[in-house]
Amino acid sequence: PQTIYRKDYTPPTYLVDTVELGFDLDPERTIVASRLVMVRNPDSVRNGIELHGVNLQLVALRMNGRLLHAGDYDISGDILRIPAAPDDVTLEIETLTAPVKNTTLNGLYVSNGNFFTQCEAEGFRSITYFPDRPDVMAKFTVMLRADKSKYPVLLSNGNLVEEGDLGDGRHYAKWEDPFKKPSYLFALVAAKLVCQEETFRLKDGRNALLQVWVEDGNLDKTDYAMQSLKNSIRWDEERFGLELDLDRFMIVAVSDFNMGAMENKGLNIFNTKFVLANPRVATDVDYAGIEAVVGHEYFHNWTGNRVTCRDWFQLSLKEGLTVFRDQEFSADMIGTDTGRAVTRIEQVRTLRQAQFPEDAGPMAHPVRPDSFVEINNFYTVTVYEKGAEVVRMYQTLLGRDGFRKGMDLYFERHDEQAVECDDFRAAMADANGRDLAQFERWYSQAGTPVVTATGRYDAAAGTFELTLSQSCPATPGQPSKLPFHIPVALGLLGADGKDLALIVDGANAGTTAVLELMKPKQTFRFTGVKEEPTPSILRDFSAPVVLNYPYTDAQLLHLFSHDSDPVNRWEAGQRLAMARLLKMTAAVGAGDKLALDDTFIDAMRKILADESLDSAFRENALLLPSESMVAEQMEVVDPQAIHLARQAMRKTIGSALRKDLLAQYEANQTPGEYSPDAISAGKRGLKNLALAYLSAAPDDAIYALAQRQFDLAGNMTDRVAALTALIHSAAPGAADALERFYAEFDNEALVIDKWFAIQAAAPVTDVAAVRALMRHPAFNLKNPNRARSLLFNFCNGNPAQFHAPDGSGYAFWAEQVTTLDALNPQVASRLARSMDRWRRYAPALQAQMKQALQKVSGSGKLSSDVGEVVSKALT
Ligand code: B3K
Ligand code: ZN
Repeated sequence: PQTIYRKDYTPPTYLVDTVELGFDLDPERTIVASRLVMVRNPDSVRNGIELHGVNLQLVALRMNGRLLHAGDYDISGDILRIPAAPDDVTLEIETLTAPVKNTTLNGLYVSNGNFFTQCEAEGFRSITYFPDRPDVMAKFTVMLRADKSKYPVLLSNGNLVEEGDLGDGRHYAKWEDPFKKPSYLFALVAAKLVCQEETFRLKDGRNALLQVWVEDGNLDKTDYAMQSLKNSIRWDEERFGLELDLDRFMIVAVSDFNMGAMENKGLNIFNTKFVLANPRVATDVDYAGIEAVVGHEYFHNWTGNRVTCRDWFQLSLKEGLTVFRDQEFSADMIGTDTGRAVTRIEQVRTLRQAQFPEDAGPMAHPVRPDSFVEINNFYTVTVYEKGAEVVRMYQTLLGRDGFRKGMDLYFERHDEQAVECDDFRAAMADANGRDLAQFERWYSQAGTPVVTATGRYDAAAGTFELTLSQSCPATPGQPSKLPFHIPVALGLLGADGKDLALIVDGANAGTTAVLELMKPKQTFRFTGVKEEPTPSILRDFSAPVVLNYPYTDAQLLHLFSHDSDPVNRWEAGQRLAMARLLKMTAAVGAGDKLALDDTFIDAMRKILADESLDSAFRENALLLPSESMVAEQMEVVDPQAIHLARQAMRKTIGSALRKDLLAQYEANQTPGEYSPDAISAGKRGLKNLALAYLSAAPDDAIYALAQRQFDLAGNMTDRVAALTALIHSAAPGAADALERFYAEFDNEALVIDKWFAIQAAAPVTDVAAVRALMRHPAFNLKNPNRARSLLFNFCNGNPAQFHAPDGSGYAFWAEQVTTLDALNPQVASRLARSMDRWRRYAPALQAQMKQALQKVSGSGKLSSDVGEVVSKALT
């Protein structure tokens, strides 16, 4: 397998003006006819036409009307080259494929008897020969022909310009996309589906037709996706002045899909998980996911589609920016300051849970990678979530208005172009007259920077000095790093818990100042400070860094009770909890008695009972860092000890706060009709966290409470929470509840996914139990959602069992990665990542993990996807 380097970029040899595609759709034998009008690229330094193609059967190839023969062109690997070609060329290409045999869910494939496509990043080349690279943007016209009764709905990008019958039971539809686009944004759907549709008035008075397409029987689950789409359109008009540029915008749901959704121009294709919802089958988290993903894909229409990436190394140009936009959208939809802060807390949690470990492991890469073997391996939390943090930092440095100016300039300069991350940075800098040269290192250097802070209060002078220093650990290929440009938002709390006024260089700087740390070490000086302050550093998580400050427990308790910045208030609680989790884990290892101090318990009680705080905030404040987050803090990871310590801590809290938890359980009921809004969801979140804590120290009354909730709840959020509580506490009714749950929802695939997921992550579920679940008739390894619900939730969400001392979890992992790889390399490769951090485990585990990795890596014909992941892990 070949490594591709960013530095090797060369422009395409030919550009494509127009593409006409004709599809004769048949599951076994689909004929694809393509007509490309091409012109030599004046910027190219090389000659000849270069087309990509994978697993295609070439039937005929004509250039300017002349049939080409072997010798006129050569095919080597994925490239078809025509060395001698005039400047203006029309190519006519006919190829054959068998979509029904395609289990990779990449390119053109069949799901539940229907045709779908997935082309990003390089799927188009398995549909037809084409210069399949994002810097080749062309106008597409698509003709679809298929059996009318089996595939009554024929969709592609843009506008429907013609449709009709062909006789012999077949029909056709012709689609034209008015905008030029790269091939990765092409899509088609040929299916038996139904839709919810609506005409929506855009800001400029035009009308757009909005459609949500689903399988028959799911029309009662499309309202929230439609509402989210309308909200997205409005929001982008208002916040960024960006309007829908099409007359028609379609969302299509498919149950076999490798990721969340895909932003194909005008024809977004979605995993059913991010479309289908009603209160009976979907949880609050599902609803929030639908809003975020519908928004995300819609926002790509400008950030990704109108302005796209020059090459795949620039992926974060569209993904980081679009995640930032969907995050802001979700926050604005809630509308309150605490609501916004809660979304921010959730983002920080994701970053720490998934991105920091990636940045510290064998797959670490910069937000703009320098090389890859398989591009599909780089749709990562680093490119997406850290990329979004990088975009957020522009806004923190430039302000909302400055950021908007930068966005406006970006579109003014680059509309309908394929550009680089540097072009975005230049637009931000130029629109604001700022030098953002050093900011480039956020794109080029991997690893999570560490900011170490120390404070010095001088009572006589009334000054507080904060010294910040930065460093960044080595990552693969990058032994040493240069300083980053880090915005550090800071506040100072007085003894009464209120923010002190900040005076910097004699000027009033409000109560939160954004310090710019650019050197390895810098000191910031505040004057007029009349008492020793408690610093609140990195407010709103102003940069994706690890912050070290020698906080005392007393200072953390002060911040936990009073910080005006909710994110840092939460953060103080997390620091208190993490210190205790680490201490208790060490105690488990040493065989010592486990104890939790009253100070901590009292702090938790106070927050729990403080009804002036949003329920959602209280829920987050009470949630302990996960087992894998604790693991990240340890030199040598002992998953069993972590699990026992965290369980013990939950149990202690559950019994010490029993009265208060029960009170909040009652106070946060949401009677009446279900609504997914943030306030109601927050109440359910706190109520169900209370139930989880109570179930950690269960007795008959608690079992009965969970059982009653399971029996009577009117929505899926409460049902799942109750079922989880019953199973995790090994309640007498657990097995029966599981069985009833299955029977009640056996034809709701997304609910059955939950049924598998809950069991996969339950502490009682060992490898043998997972294997038994794999034999269940409802299990299907070929369906990514189902595979994820069982295998991924076990390997990533049940660390104590996955890391069983006998190595059974690792052997299971190796087996599943290998089996999956033969079916679907993209999904297999994600599962392969579960072993990333193997070097950090105790020696006995490490040896077995290494063996499992070697087993996969030695297992003959590996995909480039899995091959890259395991070989990097073993390096
Ligand atoms: N752009 C797609 C992801 C494609 C993944 C290809 N392996 C979805 C998104 O980020 O919106
Ligand atoms: Zn995206």
